[in-house]
Amino acid sequence: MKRTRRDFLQGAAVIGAGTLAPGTLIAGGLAAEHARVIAEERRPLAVDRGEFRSVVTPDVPDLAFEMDGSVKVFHLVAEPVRQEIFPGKILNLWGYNGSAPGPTIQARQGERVRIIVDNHLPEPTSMHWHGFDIPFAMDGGPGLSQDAISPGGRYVYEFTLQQEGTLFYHSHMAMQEMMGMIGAFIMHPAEAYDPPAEKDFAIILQEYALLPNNPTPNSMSMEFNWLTLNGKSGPANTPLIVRLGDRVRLRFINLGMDHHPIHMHGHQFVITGTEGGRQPRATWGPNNTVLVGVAQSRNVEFVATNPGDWMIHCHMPHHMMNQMASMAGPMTRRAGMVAGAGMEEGMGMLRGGAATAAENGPSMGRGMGAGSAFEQPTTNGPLSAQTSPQASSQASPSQQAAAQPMGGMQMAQADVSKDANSVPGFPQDAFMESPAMAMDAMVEKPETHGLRPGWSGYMQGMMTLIRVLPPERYDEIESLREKRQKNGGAAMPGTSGTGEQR
Ligand SMILES: [Cu+2]
Repeated sequence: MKRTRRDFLQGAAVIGAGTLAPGTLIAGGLAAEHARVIAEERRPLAVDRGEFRSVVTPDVPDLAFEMDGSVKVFHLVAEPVRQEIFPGKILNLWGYNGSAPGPTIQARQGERVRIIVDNHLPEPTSMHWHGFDIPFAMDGGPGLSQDAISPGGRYVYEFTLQQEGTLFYHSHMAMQEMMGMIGAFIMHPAEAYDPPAEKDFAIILQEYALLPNNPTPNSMSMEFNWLTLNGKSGPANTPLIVRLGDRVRLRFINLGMDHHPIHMHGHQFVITGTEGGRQPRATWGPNNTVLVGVAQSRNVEFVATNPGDWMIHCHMPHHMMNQMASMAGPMTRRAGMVAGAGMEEGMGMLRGGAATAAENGPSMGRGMGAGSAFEQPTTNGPLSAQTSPQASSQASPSQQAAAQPMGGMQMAQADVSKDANSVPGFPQDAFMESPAMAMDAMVEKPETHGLRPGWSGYMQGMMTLIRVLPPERYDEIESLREKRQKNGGAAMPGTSGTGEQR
């Protein structure tokens, strides 16, 4: 007999009314209760343990596992990570197993999993299984079901997966969440979804507040100026590659301070799932934008019938930018003043003189992010060499490329009209063309093969591409990807041999 979710909930109610009463927890001790709940819950569920089609999390690895009898054993290490979210832009984040977001966990409804969590952070952490129907002792709420995990400490979680859907794990320490500590937990259904999808992708939405010259997010700020999909800002994300005619499932997960209306070009999709699981087919109306609220996940599905290189992006205008910062001075300038002179000038953070001095001029305080090449080290932080224009010879090719001065983003070289400076409001999106071309090369990978030259100049923040390709072009990219894998994986840190699209 197949055990249903209702059976589980009824079981939980019985446990809740009896042995799991708060008094018992205090009297018996948490460790004893922990062990008892594990033993109690170990009863296997009668489900078919067939194979599932893996979800691909572009630019994020999957978490490997080992089997201990019938239990899938995963090992997560909470630790500081250095993550290149954009060519040359290496951040000090906190994540899991060297990645922020952490690696994706995949298992099947009915399976029993054990997750060993080690804390390599300098402070206590906790691990919450967001939305999981699991015993209270496994919930990971610090101070309630367990003590927070001390630095150097370990906590072992074990439970049976009662659900299906796009779930996630995250630190239940709020500021740590803002440093990147979340990962996807895909529960594949015991019975395959109908209809099946040929391509299935997970995308985690995050945001960071980064002051100029500082590679460490300010987790207390609400001024988010770097928005990421799977830990990369556009155009550094790996485009999603699908074959014309594929049914595609996209799973969006949001853990941040903002809601993200995710819009896709070229197709209508239906919302087939939330963080609560598969939604009834009767609710599947057509959409092309799905609002992914904080702490929510949304699955959307569509048949890729329209060939093209289509944008998928958050439609909040400020979420479609990199390195956004306040303007220094008014938004109109006297003729002849330089615009977009870089972050230091734009933020009024000058070594000499004032931001409003004639030689600096009130200027555009944001660029394509390539302007970060103007950042100068202002701290003794270990990453200052990587973000300075005088990047050391150990820097990766992309870092070195990003560290080349971009010529000051002079508006004289941009595609603007002669009287641009006399138009109130100018500049808004006036970027010079050559950095855009340069960016194509910096983020080049098999998945970008054949895109129109200059494409990368207009992909920023929470933007990526879904490329719906006719068979011959799809196969061409597939063979390039195979070649890359043979040569030892992707070039960018955090993606080596991982996040591969199968
Ligand atoms: Cu957004």
